[in-house]
Amino acid sequence: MPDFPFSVLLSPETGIPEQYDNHIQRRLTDLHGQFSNQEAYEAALAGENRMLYEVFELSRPHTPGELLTGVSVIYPGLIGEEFVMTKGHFHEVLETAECYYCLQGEGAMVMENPEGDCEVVPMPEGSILYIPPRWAHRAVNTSLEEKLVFLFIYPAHSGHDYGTIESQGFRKLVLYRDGEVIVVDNPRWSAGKSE
Ligand code: S6P
Ligand code: ZN
Repeated sequence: MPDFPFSVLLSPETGIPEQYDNHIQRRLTDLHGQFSNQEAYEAALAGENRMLYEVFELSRPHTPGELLTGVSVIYPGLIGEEFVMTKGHFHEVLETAECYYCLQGEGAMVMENPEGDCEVVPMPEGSILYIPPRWAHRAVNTSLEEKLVFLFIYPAHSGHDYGTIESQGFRKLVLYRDGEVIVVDNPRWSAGKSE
């Protein structure tokens, strides 16, 4: 993106920006070890290595003062009882916040901080979701039919720490059970786990 003020239109149908610099695609294999039901994950993998979500980023220098923005699209579906979700991460610079705006669909944001607080906050269409500094975050598509599409904005020097979540998971899981969206404790969560 240019080094002067600019605007980019989002498609009214899909929410995807008409111009973007980076296109990240995450498939089933990219979330290895992240879904709680390993058997259901392996069964899903026996089919197609399907797309779980895509990110369309407008790039800016990763320096303090700049902001990174873009749009993520999470496809609907279940792996076992667990909804399709993002990998989730802490920001490497822990004291950086982030803001999401839900453009389409319905979701939930799973969040926790190193102090042990955790929250699962609904993200209905049209809502702003604020992630304070220090809170890891994972977006979950809680619809079985619709895509979850949201815009994100965060400080460009934040960086991403994926490793902590990859090894310990989140404390809470968002599941579909008996026709309802429920939040349960993650039985496999453990601080500093390294398997
Ligand atoms: C970046 C921001 C989003 C996510 C994206 C995919 O700080 O939170 O752009 O990167 O939604 O999630 P993840 O966990 O794969 O980066
Ligand atoms: Zn983030």
